[in-house]
Amino acid sequence: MQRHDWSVEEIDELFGLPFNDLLFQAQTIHRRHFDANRVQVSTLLSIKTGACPEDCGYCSQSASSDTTLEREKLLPLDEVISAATAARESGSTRFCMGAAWRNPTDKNLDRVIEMIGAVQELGMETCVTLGMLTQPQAQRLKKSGLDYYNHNLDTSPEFYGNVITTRTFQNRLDTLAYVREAGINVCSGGILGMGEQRRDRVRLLQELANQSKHPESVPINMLVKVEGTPLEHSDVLDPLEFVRTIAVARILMPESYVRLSAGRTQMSDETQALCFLAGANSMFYGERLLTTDNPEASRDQQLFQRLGLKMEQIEEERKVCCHGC
Ligand code: SAM
Ligand code: DTB
Ligand code: SF4
Repeated sequence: MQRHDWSVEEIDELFGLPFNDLLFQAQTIHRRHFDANRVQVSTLLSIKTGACPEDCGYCSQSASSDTTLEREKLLPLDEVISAATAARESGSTRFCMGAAWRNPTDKNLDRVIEMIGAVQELGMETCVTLGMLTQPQAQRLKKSGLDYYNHNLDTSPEFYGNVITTRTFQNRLDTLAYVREAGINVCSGGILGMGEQRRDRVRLLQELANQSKHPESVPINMLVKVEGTPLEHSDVLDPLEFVRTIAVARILMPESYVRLSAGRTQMSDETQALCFLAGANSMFYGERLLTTDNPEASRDQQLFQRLGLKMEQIEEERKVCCHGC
């Protein structure tokens, strides 16, 4: 049963449990809904990089940041198809395409819809993250067969203004509502380690869990400190606090995939193992996130082997012939 009435006090109490009790509770709930030794893996591709008009303080792609990132125009379709094919061959089941836009224009959307169709033909699930959407744009994406739309709340409504000033928390909720109404699966989570307090982590999870339906996918990112961004010098977050946040997300949203997202390159195998124990059951796979590094596939394979974890496979009914016959 999904609950949508979590109070700050209840969530704060979960965060404050002795670590072992919290992990036991999270793992018990996790096992009720999922195979505890299985992870879903997705691969990311930046289809339009840099020169973004938004001022998100963590982001390498914001035009307001002083980063060395090369800007790129929207990628041609054949490059997208070859990246998705490589991702499928490496065992990824979902391909997530990200664009550094405040919002897509309708013309942009025509091109992205072509990409979605091509990735579907490979038998992979599709996800896109394109910034804010209008209601008709969300409906067009649904019609194209898109499986997931990623749009993160990022942090608590109270801390949000310290991170982003060019769009509001309410703008984000509006886009999520259009995605939900259109019938697309929602992927929404946040970033930890931006200098927020525990109460902000509590409020972020409360906002996510108290949506009319829980997001099907909840990415929890550890801030990747990018040189030249306003948040470059944020204090390091205790990895055990990161694990606690994953555990609380699992308890609040028992049927959602909780995604151990950005920041794994800087994380020890032991921290990642604790995240899986706390109920994380999906991650990004492949050596690149959007613009920053992710662990090499071979390092992840070793980790899976050490932990006895199996990667989810593409469902039989999705598999289509890829030889054009
Ligand atoms: N422009 C679109 C948007 O903001 O919705 C899509 C791309 S944006 C890069 C997707 C998400 O990646 C952000 O909402 C943020 O949560 C995460 N992200 C971006 N830069 C990050 C960083 N340096 N560390 C951790 N997560 C980051
Ligand atoms: C999400 O929550 N994390 C991913 C995905 N959704 C789009 C992106 C992480 C980006 C990390 C910084 C970068 O590589 O630019
Ligand atoms: Fe632009 Fe998205 Fe980066 Fe914000 S997070 S600056 S909207 S690409």
